[in-house]
Amino acid sequence: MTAIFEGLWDHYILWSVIVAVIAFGWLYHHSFWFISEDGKEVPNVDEIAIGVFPKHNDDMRLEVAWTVLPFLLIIWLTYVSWAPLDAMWTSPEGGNHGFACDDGSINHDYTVNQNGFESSNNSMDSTGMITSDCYHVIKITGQQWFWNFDCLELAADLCDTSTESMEVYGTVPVLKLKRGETYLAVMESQDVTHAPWFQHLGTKEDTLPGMETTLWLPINDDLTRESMILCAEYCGDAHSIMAAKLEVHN
Ligand SMILES: [Cu+2]
Repeated sequence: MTAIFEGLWDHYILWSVIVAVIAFGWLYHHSFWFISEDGKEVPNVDEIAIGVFPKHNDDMRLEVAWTVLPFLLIIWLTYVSWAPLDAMWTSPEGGNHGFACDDGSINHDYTVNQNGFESSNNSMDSTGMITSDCYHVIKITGQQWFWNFDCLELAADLCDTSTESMEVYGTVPVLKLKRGETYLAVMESQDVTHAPWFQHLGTKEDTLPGMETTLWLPINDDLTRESMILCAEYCGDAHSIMAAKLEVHN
């Protein structure tokens, strides 16, 4: 997974484990410690009487503690989610990935590299945040139950598609992108809600009928060569095999 999302995942798992150990540890301890023994009269340690609210057991410090501590934890988790959210939803108008690149066949009024297009030259900083000089636009359409990738007018070295036969999933579309380049997928759906989940990028976004959504695909150097794209919104009978493949090259 892209470093910034992997870091967030690990952080959430860490806090989930800490909270789970406290909550379930407490639960199991009390369940077994205060267990009644067969044949013995249960002592009424909490002085509970039927129909009377046990006000004498009230503990204001405990009430405040279990309100304030989770609240502080939520504030902290919101804070650490800020940068990953920014990576996910950065603006296409001068955000982390600048503005749209000048791509060969569309506009000739620019300087291009030897491949015939302006490069994103993306790079990752120490926090895992990826920034780019510019980005390329592609189109993704979701439909029951397959994905359609459209490279628009991008050169084949930059973006290409094919199909491949995959065990379990049958014939799936392949999206071929280039390392070091950043793509903005403009997406929509032909029917119901779908969501392409780019597993190794750690991102997904809904595609909706009649509404355009976008998803950043920063193809960084450390991304594995092949990874799966799955549908992450239940969309009917063949939802589980609505798959595609992302293939990246240098
Ligand atoms: Cu779907």
